[in-house]
Amino acid sequence: MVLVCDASRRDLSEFHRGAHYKAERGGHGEGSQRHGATSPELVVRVPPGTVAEDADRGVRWDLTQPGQRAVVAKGGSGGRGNKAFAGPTRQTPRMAERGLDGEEGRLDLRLKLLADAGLVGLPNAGKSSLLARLTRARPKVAGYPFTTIDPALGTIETGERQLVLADIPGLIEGASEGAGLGHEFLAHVERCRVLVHVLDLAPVDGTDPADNHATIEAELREHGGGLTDLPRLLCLSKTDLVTPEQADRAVTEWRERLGDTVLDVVVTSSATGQGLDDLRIAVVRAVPPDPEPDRVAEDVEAEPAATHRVYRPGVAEAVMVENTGPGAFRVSGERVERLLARHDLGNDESLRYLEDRLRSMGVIKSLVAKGFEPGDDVEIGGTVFELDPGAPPR
Ligand SMILES: Nc1nc2c(ncn2[C@@H]2O[C@H](COP(=O)(O)OP(=O)(O)OP(=O)(O)O)[C@@H](O)[C@H]2O)c(=O)[nH]1
Ligand SMILES: [Mg+2]
Repeated sequence: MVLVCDASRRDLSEFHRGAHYKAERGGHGEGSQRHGATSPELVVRVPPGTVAEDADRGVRWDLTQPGQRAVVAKGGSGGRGNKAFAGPTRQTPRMAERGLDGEEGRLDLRLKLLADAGLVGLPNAGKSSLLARLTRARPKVAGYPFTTIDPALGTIETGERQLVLADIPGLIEGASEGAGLGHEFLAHVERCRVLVHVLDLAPVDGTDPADNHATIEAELREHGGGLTDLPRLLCLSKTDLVTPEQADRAVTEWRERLGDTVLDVVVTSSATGQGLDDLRIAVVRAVPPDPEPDRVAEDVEAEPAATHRVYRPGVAEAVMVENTGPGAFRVSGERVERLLARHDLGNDESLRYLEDRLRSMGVIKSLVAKGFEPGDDVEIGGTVFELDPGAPPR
């Protein structure tokens, strides 16, 4: 199963109901020198920004660039045909391998917006108004808090570069723990390369901008996920509501207060257009032109069309042999279980081949060491069979 990053997908809604995907199993090996078909790949398309995580296996894939592929579950390999078993002692093999089932797992998919810069701030701070003035996006703007309930994106065009600016719903105290609407959206800004903290110079509710600033910074800190380390720009908004002297004083104060913890302090007004060019330039400067190399999916290599992977040493070599009762034994280990899954025990030739393999893997020896006698029952991967290895072939 392959996840493919597809720019025409926008969200993960098609996966909401716990979608279950199953690729076909590998084909059985056949006679007349035919190998079984390796199972065809099952392609599942996801939008850019998707993070797929298999917590059980501890693997994560980041799909950011259209066209990226991540093999999230390997398909069942096809069985080898009879020809593969020809040799000096078995010249016309009447056996073939069975195809294997593929890997299974549970994947959690999350979509993170891919924005270069994120506007963060309290509700009503003027974030959406800035997005509308700096880009062609037309987010809803209104004089009440929580106007924005979904993150919105816009593109800042500078001639040679394009930058994506995200407008995040207003954050309130406790957002990092789930209060308001900000909580789930904080994760979106993790991938931004700069945060623009939008601070209302003249809040209608009469609150103190310094307290408001501290509230937002505390939530960003609480959320973690690297938000604290993201470079910041401070944007003092709605400057048209204060006198030019007040605005100048505010800039000086904030520069002193924040020092080099911010890249710059800019005053803006979405009403008059003041400072918008300064903000645009500051954002462009703050975002380095080259994409970071670690944004590439970890596993983009195509599945090798190898049929012999199963016996590849080192994957799960360990074989465990237990005595489970009188004349009964259990052999476990991924390698030996796969070997068994490969072979049809009803076929004498397969059975003898299996015995040879078990012998060369040292399994017969371990069994004997535990008191095994030829003809005892052996269970491997849930299948019990009578193992009567006889004398090793000369
Ligand atoms: N006078 C003035 N009003 C502004 C300015 N920017 C935004 N406003 C007003 O402030 C209110 C809130 O603006 P929004 O842009 O919706 O604020 P927001 O930060 O996106 O708010 P939420 O989406 O609720 O978090 C609206 O009534 C805007 O018209 C500005 O520069 N000057
Ligand atoms: Mg808004």
